[in-house]
Amino acid sequence: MALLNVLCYPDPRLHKIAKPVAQVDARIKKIVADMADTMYEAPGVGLAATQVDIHERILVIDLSDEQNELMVFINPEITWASAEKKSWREGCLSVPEFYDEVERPAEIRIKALDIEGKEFELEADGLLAVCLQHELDHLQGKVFVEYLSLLKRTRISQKLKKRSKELEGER
Ligand code: GNR
Ligand code: NI
Repeated sequence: MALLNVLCYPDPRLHKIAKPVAQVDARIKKIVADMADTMYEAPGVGLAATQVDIHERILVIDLSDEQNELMVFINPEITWASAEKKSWREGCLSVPEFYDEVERPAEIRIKALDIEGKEFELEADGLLAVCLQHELDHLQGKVFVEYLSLLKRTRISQKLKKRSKELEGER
């Protein structure tokens, strides 16, 4: 088991754009395993490679209570989004302890490669649709706070900067 360091907003590396994975090989499988360990340890329901400073199109999600339903998405692409929107209270491992409402399409269809490199398509609604869109944003360098007002974002940024300075002082 290997835990990866999760970048914290407003780290500029969270805005890097992830590149497609050319081949699902042993290196990618190791990244996926380490990302799953990191997500379960946090704990979180999803993690994008960008959050652990790996800028390749890889996501892991597990919405189960027992942490035994890992979903892996490599090179994910949204192929359809509903016109209907839904608002959810979102959180992010890269924005610890802040939660706010974000409106997104209620249902989406997504195409990706699984851990064996095989293509699959999936239709998602509810928390899975929210989580997938939140993770896909990370791969594009976007953090959920960018949907909030400038005032809220500035406050969050300042509080997190202050907190990371305090943590540095403790070390
Ligand atoms: O653990 C997480 N919970 C969550 C709750 C509502 C909407 C999105 C999420 S994703 C988040 C983990 C994370 O930061 N993934 O990028
Ligand atoms: Ni996140």
